[in-house]
Amino acid sequence: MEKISYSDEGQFCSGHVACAGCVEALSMRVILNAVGPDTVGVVAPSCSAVILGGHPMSAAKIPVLHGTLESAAASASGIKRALLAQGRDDTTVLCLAGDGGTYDIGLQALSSAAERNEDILYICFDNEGYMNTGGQKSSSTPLNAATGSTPLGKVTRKKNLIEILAAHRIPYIATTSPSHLSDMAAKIEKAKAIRGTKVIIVLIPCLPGWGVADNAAVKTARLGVESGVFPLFEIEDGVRYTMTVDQKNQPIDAYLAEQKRYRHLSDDARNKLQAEVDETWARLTAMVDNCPL
Ligand SMILES: Cc1ncc(C[n+]2csc(CCOP(=O)(O)OP(=O)(O)O)c2C)c(N)n1
Ligand code: SF4
Ligand SMILES: [Mg+2]
Repeated sequence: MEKISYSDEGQFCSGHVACAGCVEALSMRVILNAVGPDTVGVVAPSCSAVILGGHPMSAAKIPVLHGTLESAAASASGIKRALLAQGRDDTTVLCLAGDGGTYDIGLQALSSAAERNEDILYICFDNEGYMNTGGQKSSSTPLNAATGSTPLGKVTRKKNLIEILAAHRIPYIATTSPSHLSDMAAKIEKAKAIRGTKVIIVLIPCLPGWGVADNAAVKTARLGVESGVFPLFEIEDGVRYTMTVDQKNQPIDAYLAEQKRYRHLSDDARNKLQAEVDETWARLTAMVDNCPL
């Protein structure tokens, strides 16, 4: 088991209102500490907005603007430009949003910011559904997963947001997971040092939304990485793909077994899901192998 080595600067306070056992709170702690105190945050309506809470009771030590679901990246762009106008070039603007606020409702704002290469660090907490409003499906929800609005399982596959972002040729895109906290801290520190639009997608197994046991979110995230469902990699300038963790050493079954949202799966549906994971993995490894220098 990995032992994380990072310094906790107290950027994330206890007493927040995340579900007990939520790995979004754990990830937020690592991210806020890695990004440091010279940071201004923007948070879209989502579990992260609920977890952080409002001033003066916020769990974050940094100032945070609560924006709208459509406009987190636009708000972050504006804040960055205002800071630049004040000569504060080094202040990081950190944008926090869920998958609904990123893959769906805020995608136009994120795409526009990426096209302008705004100097923002955008974190998507990807719990694969609209969780703080009761667990409806988003375009990040995977094929066959049951949600409040797809009780028999989603009939379409998860949107490949990473390839959409790569097409913008932004300087840095990465995936990370609360099962690999050193990888997470390292990617935040790397992204912080890069100028331009950086997007990091964090896998968040959601306890009520996925039907995961209160003590099993880290284990579920690890199984997601090891089965290749959620590979950990980075893309620089939209073209240079690098795997950052040795992974995909087992089929998807142990990952699925931790979650009630897949308990209705037939053998055929399970095989389709495995085939999709294998195909996506092959596509990704080809991108890594054919990476330009
Ligand atoms: C335009 C708009 N539609 C709907 C809402 C209501 N709403 C607030 S948070 C949320 C869910 C967001 O889901 P996601 O971004 O995945 O975050 P999560 O709750 O899963 O952390 C919704 C639908 C809203 N605030 N704005
Ligand atoms: S609903 Fe899910 S993501 Fe939101 S606080 Fe609870 S466990 Fe965390
Ligand atoms: Mg979500």
